[in-house]
Amino acid sequence: MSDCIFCKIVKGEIPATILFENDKVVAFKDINPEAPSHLLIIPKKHIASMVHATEEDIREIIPEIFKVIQHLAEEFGMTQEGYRIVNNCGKLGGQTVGHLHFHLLGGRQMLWPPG
Ligand code: IU
Repeated sequence: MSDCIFCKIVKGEIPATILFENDKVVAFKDINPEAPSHLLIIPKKHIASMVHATEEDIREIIPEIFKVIQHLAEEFGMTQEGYRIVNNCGKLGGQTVGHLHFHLLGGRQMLWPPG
């Protein structure tokens, strides 16, 4: 999608601190971190949200995203003390960017329930 900010990050058209990239997935630092480590893991393909993910996306792309999350959690030293994975979906879910993304947050105590 030409006006999608995360598609522009995927294409290198706007800057981001890229941490990982392969043919399906990109990971970068969240520009407005809510924790000492706050990373975003996204599909290269434009998928607006989990609502819009096809069965094929769920089979082919989502597992890749979770592999990258596990790898980054290790790389950023989060595995000992734990971390949180978040996907905000749609209006009630609090999604603000319309390109599927998973937050990986670590380095502080998380609270429950979320706001
Ligand atoms: P949300 O789940 O849609 O609310 O999260 C969007 C996140 O994208 C949010 O944490 C922003 O700080 C982050 N972000 C970013 O890292 N870089 C950007 O250029 C923009 C948003 I726009």
